[in-house]
Amino acid sequence: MSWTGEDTGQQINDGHPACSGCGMILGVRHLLEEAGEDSTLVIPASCASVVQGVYPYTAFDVPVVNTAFAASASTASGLRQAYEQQDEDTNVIVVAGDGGSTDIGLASLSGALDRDDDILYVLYDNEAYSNTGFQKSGRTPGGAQTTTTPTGRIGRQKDIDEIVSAHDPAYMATASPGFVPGLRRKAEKGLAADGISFLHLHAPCPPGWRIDTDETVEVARTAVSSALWVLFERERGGEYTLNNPSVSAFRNPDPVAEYVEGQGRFDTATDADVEALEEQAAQNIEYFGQFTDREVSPR
Ligand SMILES: Cc1ncc(C[n+]2csc(CCOP(=O)(O)OP(=O)(O)O)c2C)c(N)n1
Ligand code: SF4
Repeated sequence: MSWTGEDTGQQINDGHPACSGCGMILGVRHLLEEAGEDSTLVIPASCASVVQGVYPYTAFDVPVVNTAFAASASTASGLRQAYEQQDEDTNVIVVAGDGGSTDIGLASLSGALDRDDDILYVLYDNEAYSNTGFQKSGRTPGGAQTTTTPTGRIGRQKDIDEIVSAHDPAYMATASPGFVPGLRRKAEKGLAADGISFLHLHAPCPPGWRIDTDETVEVARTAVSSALWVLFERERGGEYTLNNPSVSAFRNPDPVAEYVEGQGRFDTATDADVEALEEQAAQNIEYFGQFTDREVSPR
């Protein structure tokens, strides 16, 4: 039986099967409130596709196309073409994980960026292949335990933002469930942009990161306050624009150790792992710090 309750305007129904405290679902709920009912989602294999569910128990109140793991961006491109042929202005939104975006789906994402198809691509980044049991992805931070890196991931995260930026999309931004007004503003801007948009959403995952279910927002904020997650946006042809939470964090960053110590996935992290993350935060401050004079409102 499909959901028949009150219309909340959320496009995602109560009783969906995401874990309590899921950063992905928090972000997607706000995104869909901005996008409204005239939207079609494209979701590859992931936690989001579990939330989507199977008819007649589907959780989303908008059409969803469930794609093969690697094909979400190209599926969205095809849908956009089909809607244009029918003179329909429906939002076409990809909701894909970091595995499906930065690893296996990178080629199709690059193709859509190159064609500048008028879609919004949302990469929710829980920094692992969560749906299949928390395996390491290209976005897993150095030192973090996953089921395939039981003593901690060696190396550092793939810099998907620089890869996307090199394609010069119409609009791109990072967002955080710790700063919801900014997240919603960026979703709105991405939906309105003329061409392809990319929204990179930080998505703490309580079971995978081994945090309590009520710590998602706090952990997301600590990532920003320690400069490990940088909030910025960029319009085609322009430079990065830093958002106020990151500008403040750069002036007086919290210790990276505060972020690390709060998460069970870093239990086996060595001093060298923490130093490497500190170095990553310092590099963020140095690199993105050059854009702080173009500060904008967090809202
Ligand atoms: C080609 C292919 N390889 C592997 C899988 C198995 N699989 C399904 S979901 C998933 C993990 C997806 O990870 P991510 O994209 O990061 O999303 P998350 O699960 O974290 O939401 C994997 C490996 C698959 N469906 N197709
Ligand atoms: S495993 Fe993590 S990403 Fe997946 S639904 Fe649960 S909290 Fe969300």
